[in-house]
Amino acid sequence: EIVPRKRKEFSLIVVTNGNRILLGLKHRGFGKGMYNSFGGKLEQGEDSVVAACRELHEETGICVTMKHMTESKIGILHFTFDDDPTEMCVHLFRVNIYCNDHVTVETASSSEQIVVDPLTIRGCDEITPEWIENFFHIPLHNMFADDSIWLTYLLASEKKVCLDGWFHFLEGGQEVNTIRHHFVDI
Ligand code: 6OG
Repeated sequence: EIVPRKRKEFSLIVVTNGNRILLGLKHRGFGKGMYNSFGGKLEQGEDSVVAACRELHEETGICVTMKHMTESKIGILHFTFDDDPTEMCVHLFRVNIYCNDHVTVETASSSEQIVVDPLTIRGCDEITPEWIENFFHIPLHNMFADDSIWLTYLLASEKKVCLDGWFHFLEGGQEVNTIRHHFVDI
């Protein structure tokens, strides 16, 4: 019997500033107690770019235009689990923030800049943002296991990358974190 796979869609936005990365410590829900980039579930019928702008603003206070977010799209991650037929389909974005007196948000491919006051970076009840001062200090032991594979590759890469990754985990739920197999197309 062929059972069609159910899919849930999410956004995930990696925020960097030179060699710093902004990560969120999650207080509830999936990944509670762990660090992750920002994002969440797409609302019904919502476009992934709209969702990414909304989640980034909700969780950090950072505003990025639709144009910027469209240009910041860097790929897609698929998560599947032995004990759950639902596939998680995660639309991946990377936003680089430049600091001077203000924080300016731009993507490598865009000339448009958005000025954000650094003090606007704040969390919400679900997540607390924290600057990790150096890519070597990323708390990978306290993050989803897939980040050790694609996030480290992304941050080490000098060129703009486009990722298509698939990670199959032993279990979903709170015990998530053992990858059975994976592949990443670059
Ligand atoms: P809420 O449903 O709590 O959003 N997410 C994952 N991110 C990584 N790096 N690895 C995983 O491995 C993940 N599973 C989910 C997608 C959940 C957020 O967490 C991301 C969403 O941005 C299994 O609002």
